[in-house]
Amino acid sequence: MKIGIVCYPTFGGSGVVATELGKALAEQGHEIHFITYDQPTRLDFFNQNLYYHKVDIRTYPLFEYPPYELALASKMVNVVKYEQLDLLHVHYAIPHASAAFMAKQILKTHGIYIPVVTTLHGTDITLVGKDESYEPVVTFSINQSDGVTTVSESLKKDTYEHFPITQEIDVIPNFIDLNRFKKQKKDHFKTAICPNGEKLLVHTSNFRKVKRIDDILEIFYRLRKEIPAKLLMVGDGPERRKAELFCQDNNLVDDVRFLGKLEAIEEVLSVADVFLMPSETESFGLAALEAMACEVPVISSNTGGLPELNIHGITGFLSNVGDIEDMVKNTLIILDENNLPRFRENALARAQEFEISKIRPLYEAVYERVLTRCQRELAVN
Ligand code: GMT
Repeated sequence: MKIGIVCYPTFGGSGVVATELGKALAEQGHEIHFITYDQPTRLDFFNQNLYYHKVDIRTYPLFEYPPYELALASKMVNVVKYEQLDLLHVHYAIPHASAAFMAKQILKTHGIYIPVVTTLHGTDITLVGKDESYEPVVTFSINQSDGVTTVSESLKKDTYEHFPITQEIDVIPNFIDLNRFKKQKKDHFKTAICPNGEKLLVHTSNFRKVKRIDDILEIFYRLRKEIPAKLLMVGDGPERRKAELFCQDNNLVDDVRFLGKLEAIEEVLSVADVFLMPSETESFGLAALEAMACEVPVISSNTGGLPELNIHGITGFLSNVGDIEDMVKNTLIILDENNLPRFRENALARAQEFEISKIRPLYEAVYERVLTRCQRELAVN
């Protein structure tokens, strides 16, 4: 198949899922065309089946806000037409699903029918999409898609609850490449960070409010009173500065390190003992899956799709959002040397259920179904 993938190219779950899926599909022989405004972060090598088409955003003094959606729709029209794509797969509803709808209508006037599959990733539904400033467009473009997927049962439920959706939704969870995400021997790294055998906690995210960065630091602050420990904060975003100030004010600077955005996250995860994800909402929790693949148990909130990944008492623990006391208590249970090896083993076993080779065919099945249905409908009309 020739597939156009539209996504955000930056660090972040939806872009990572879209890029890794495209790479896996290309390995299967599909021709994959990424359409986005910048080189996707994890697309930094050559493969004969992978293409990247950059959306040109022309600005003009009249525009206070450059019309990205129009530039994207125009690019989709161009790529579908000249590369003769079979299908468009758009990741994150805003503005990709509505731009795809517009491209589809334009292409119809050229005698081309392009089926569109939309994958909802979370905040496009749970935070941004349901706001009245976007809701009508999000609802319309989801209903106009030929196939819709969500990354968890929880997100599917939220989508039906918040939007009058008439479409069937397929749930296809996030996935992991276990060849890349696996525990590596990095003893020298561990010794450098934890010279006195301290326990190592890790968090990775985009440091947005939804990640509850304050809770992470509070958990660590209380935990450190109980046991010697260090915390690595990987990533960057709006809450980082506040977090750094908290560490300065609370005498934590020697024990908490902010590493910024890292490409080789698996190296850090390889030396971690516990991964923290106390998010306000999380449609799946890809960062937690990456940790589990590196044999790191997870302390998380019980919100959104997290219970579909992290199994309470087995691969880690789930707590109510904001229940810091419970999270500290559970972290201590995991870190007990009598428990840690078992939690590590279970985390890996759970991650193996989401290996990319098991999940990629689920997307291919949606593509096949959508294409067959569209071809049948076209033949009838
Ligand atoms: O977590 C983020 O803020 C990034 C966000 C995104 O849209 O890129 O991630 C969302 O999609 C990921 C991939 O499907 C999911 O694993 C994350 O749980 C989800 N984030 C939220 O729901 C907050």
